[in-house]
Amino acid sequence: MAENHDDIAIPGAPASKPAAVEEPTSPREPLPPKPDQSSPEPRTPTGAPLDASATALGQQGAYLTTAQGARLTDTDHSLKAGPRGPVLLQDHHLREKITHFDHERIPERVVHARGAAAHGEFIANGAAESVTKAGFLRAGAKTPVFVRFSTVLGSRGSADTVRDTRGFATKFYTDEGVYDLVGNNIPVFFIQDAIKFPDIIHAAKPHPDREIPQAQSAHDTFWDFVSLHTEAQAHTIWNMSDRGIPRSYRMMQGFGVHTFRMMNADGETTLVKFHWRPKLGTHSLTWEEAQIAAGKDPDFHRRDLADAIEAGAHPQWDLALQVMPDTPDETFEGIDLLDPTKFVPEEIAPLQVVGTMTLTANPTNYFAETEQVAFHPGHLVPGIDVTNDPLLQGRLFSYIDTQITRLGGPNFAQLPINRPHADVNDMLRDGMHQSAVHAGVAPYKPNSLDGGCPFHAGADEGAFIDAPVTVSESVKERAQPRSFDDHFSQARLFYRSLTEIEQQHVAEAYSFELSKCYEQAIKDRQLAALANIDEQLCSDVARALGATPPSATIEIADVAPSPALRMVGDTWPTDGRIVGIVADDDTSVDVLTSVRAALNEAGVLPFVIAPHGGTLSGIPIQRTAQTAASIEFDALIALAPSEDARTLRLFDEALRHGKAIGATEDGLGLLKEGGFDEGGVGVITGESSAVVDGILELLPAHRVWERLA
Ligand code: HDE
Repeated sequence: MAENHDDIAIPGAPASKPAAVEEPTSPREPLPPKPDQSSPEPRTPTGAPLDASATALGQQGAYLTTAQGARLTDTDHSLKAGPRGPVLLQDHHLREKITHFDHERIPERVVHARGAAAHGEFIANGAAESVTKAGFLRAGAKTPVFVRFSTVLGSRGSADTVRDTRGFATKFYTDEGVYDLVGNNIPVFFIQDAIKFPDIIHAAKPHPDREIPQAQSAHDTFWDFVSLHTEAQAHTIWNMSDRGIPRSYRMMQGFGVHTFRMMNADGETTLVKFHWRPKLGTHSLTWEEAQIAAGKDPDFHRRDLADAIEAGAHPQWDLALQVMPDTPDETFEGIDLLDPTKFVPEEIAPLQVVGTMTLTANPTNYFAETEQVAFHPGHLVPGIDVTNDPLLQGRLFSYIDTQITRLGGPNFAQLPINRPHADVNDMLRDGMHQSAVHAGVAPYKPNSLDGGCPFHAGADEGAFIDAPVTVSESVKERAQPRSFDDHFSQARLFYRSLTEIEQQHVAEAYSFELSKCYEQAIKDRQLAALANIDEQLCSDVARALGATPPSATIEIADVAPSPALRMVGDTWPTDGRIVGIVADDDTSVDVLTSVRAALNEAGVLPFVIAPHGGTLSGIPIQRTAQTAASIEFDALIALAPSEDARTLRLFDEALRHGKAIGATEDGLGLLKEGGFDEGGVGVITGESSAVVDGILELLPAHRVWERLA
């Protein structure tokens, strides 16, 4: 007979139970989403608005319940045979809670697993009306959007700032159905034919034996593939440039990559490329900043996007088109428009801005929205059509296929984040997770039982109206056009368009990545590819690797540079940039107040860094010497001295990363302690107002580039 051991005396144990800590609230309705989390109006699968407070939020009433709505009195203790006894199988709440938990994860995306997203609105200016009949591009049309940014290679929990391509996928909830523009921040792609996608991804993902390195291309299998499969060289050089380490999702371009075909109301067609242009300019981290951030704040980009939106610094992008004639050979100025490893320089096909997107709201729930959003390049609206680009053609079946595994069946369009804002009346039925209750008896056409419903649209209203493109009489073959054999001219065009400092970064990136490879043959093969891109680049990398630079094996005509590709040399708005201010208890409140006010006035966020937490004379402290990291700040101002090695390192790193630095008389000691050159380039000293003015003058260039040269 089992004894009750409830009151066994344990040496050192408290004589009585600790007093229960009461939750501080009395029952009340669930909190509504914060203002920066408002989602697009949720709809039922058939387009009817839902009661947003109920079904859409999944939380009703003030009381904790089971999934069946039965109220619960206790969720902290499982049902046991006595306090020390075994847990009873009959505890339904325990089993339901744990079973649901066991199934909380879904497969992460096979690529682009790590992402961050936001809601917003797109407003068209009408400039696209002459080339497309798409309703959301008509003058003044306002369309809700959901945008997901991502890295490609890393797992869902990997660091944001790794060197990689970034995804830039936009879902437009248009009146004519959902339109997805599923692009990247780099306008060319690794491969020309979808059939190679598993190869490049297998090569770039971690090695299959040890599953390392995570979210990196600096390893043998990646360089093995791209050095053998040289059509990847054009994309790779973009990745090795500063484009591979963006400063922020808010400061990143987006590209549709493929050429699309647009059709206007008169049935005329053109070939177009899509560009997103950030209002804040396109900017990058330095490689050291990217590495520091991956450790100090792996969520760097995710946090930056959410914080900026919450702070009201709503990021904006212009959507622009490059419009090219729809000629039978589908080329433009010698560039094959069906080859996704080629881009069209802006100088020969200028960008025409057709609208502006503003991101205004953070997701309310990461899983429901960011994780479950399902993009597809085949989600098209009238007036936008695909081309025969063999990469795009393969994507057209890949995305729906992946959603079926990832989201557990074919009904993912019914998930709130994926629901169209246009009326839905399909004849798709049943399947896993069907949440619509379809009425009627005739989900087939033709029918008489449901009165012939649903009806076909007229040709002028429907999507997927294929432009009448002539397909030449040809034989079936596994082949590609000869123009696809040019693997190097655009890599050269890109490299030779960059400024000197950007070129130096490219050489350093190749040197870093190839130094991480073990196989000498792979390094040699990649050097041979570089020799065909640019002699100087090849010899710079060869020197870093301790190798002899090989000679070019093919002749490539010299290319006219495209200055539009440079990220250095212009100035940009500074909304939402962060300036760290080092202060202490002796800092004059007036000075600190006026510095903060002047920065705020300019739309720049001041972060006070102090030796301790809390406040300085009532002014809140955002960071301490222990928690501040240089990568968080676009500039630093010293209003106080400090001998703390961590604060000195902050300034040392900021100096190395080309950031503007300022100090008042009181803060000068900090700079001197760190061995700074007082009159150095981008180092401003003097009265606090002059320091702030100087910093605000330097910020629009993103960095003090002269210091890095
Ligand atoms: Fe994707 N890609 N892709 N891709 N892609 C996916 O779809 C695929 C390609 C891009 O934030 C997957 O839902 C193939 C080019 C973005 O949810 C998958 C090929 C471009 C995202 C897939 C490509 C992209 C994806 C993984 C070669 C730029 C993230 C999960 C033919 C124009 C979207 C998913 C998000 C995601 C397949 C090439 C961009 C497996 C087969 C080119 C931004 O379906």
